[in-house]
Amino acid sequence: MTTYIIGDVHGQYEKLVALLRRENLITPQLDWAMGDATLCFMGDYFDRGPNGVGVVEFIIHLQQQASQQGGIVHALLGNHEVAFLAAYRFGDHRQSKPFFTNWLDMGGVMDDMQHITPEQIHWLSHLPAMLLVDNRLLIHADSSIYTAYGASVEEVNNNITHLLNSDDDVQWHKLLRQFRQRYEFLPFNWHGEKQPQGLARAQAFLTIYGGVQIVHGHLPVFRLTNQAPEEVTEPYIYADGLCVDVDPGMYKGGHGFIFRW
Ligand SMILES: [Mn+2]
Repeated sequence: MTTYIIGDVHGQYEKLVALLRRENLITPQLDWAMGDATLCFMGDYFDRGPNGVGVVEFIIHLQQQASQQGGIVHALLGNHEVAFLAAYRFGDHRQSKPFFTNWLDMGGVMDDMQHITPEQIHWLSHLPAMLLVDNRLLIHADSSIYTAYGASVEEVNNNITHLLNSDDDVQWHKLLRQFRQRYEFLPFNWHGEKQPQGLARAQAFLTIYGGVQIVHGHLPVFRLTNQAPEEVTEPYIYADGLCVDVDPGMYKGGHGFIFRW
């Protein structure tokens, strides 16, 4: 059975539909055409692009159809979902932590905030932060922040779901801040300085949660390959093959690609 992976969509509903149509994975009526396959979205459905709610609505639609046809649609939690949910829940009312302003600074689109439904908020608030699919470990961010929430996939997901359904603004703020930690498995850091411990971090992460490979989004491939975003057509594999970056940089002009096994 095939598994398909789609990286960060960031409100690019039209590009997402075009990508799936191009590969004949949905019908002209935009219905599920993947049979009993598994399709995974890597988080960051919102912000920086015009139609985050459209993306969420479409993923939920595919999820419902897939389940009727023996297929599965997984959707991971991205940091932009956390920012969006925090803005929705708190606005800017907690003076020391202006969540709404923070979300706008991250590319928040007012139209999404105005059109999101309570059902979609509920769906977003229960997205898993990590998943093991076919013995591959799927996470949104190239970061070991997940270890702060538990030592198994189930524990991490339960603790983060608990947080996303709580009014503990200090914990929300902490989670959003933690997502700034990135580039953790690469041989160089955010500033381009050598970081030989990247590989060991990837190995340690897989030892904790299981899986033979980390698949993540969050970091546009063009930043690592120095391509123009439009030229990116495949994932970036690194750390001796232990890590696969599938963020196609759709918000910067990438057309998107599908990683499959
Ligand atoms: Mn992200």
